[in-house]
Amino acid sequence: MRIVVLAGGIGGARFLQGVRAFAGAGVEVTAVVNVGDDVTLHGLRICPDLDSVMYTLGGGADAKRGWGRAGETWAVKQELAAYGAEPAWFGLGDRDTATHLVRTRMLDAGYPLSAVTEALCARWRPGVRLLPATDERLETHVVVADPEQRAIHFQEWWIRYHAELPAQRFVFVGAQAAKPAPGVVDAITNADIVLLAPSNPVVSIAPILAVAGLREALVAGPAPVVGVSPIIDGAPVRGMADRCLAAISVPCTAAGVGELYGARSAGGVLDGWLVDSADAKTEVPGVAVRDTPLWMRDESATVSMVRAALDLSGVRVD
Ligand code: FO1
Repeated sequence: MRIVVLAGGIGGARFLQGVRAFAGAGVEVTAVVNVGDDVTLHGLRICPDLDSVMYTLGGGADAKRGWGRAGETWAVKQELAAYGAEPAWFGLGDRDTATHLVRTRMLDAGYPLSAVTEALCARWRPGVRLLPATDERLETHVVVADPEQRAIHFQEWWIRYHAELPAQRFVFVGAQAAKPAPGVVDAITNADIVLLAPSNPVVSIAPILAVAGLREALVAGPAPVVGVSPIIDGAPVRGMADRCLAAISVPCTAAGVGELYGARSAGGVLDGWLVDSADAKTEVPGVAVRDTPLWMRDESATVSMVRAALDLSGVRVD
């Protein structure tokens, strides 16, 4: 069986731990990971969602913080601040910096991001295939009006401003020119099921679907597409998806996100939509909705979610 998961960072990584645990022998898991969070700072190319998934599945993540390395130290960050080297608001960890140095050196040598990711995963061995949504530069920038209208990088909006600057819209810079990374379309085309992880629908899943040709491959592909709601009982499982949804005037509900993704039969991507028991009455026109506990309190809870998604899709679970 071949499972493809479209995923962002922190929520996506937790969900992928469950998919990996579910996938015994003979099940191939490919994670197509968002690159919209990627940013160049202090001359280094930083890929937060790819790193969150790689570190979490590789056993090196700081589970509490949700991003970066366990046992992290911050000497480089402190020294940069001593030089007044901006931006001071970005948390550059010492161990994390080694990842950015290796990635930046390989990118500068001409390796595509997919090859860089493969090389980094040779050390971390995440147990699933990690593919960036695209090898091209695609960055989420946020149009804000405070104090005057301007676009800032998603990371600045998220970290420096804690997503408190009202976002007028999100722009996925480079999406139109970006192509799916090598292996992405094949993985989707040959999948038995495609899962949308319970990641931020606006700044994690949308930038993946914005890559030219990726959404089309999903809709035209044979595999059922089942999404997992990142909203439980009107609140995001974690992060600030509520701020992002408000910015695009989508209700922060399981139904709202289900309709944002839309039914495949009506120009959207979903065949099935998994919602939490608290949202059992959710209806999304044209989409089969199933409720099941969605709190990923431990790996076995996440495995049950994966099983429920497969069951909802009708894919036989041997
Ligand atoms: N998130 C923060 O809230 N504060 C930080 O200082 C921070 C630094 C950081 C460094 C590397 C990295 O891979 C991720 C980092 N994140 C940080 C998380 C990052 O902003 C993610 O893009 C978001 O958490 C959304 O996935």
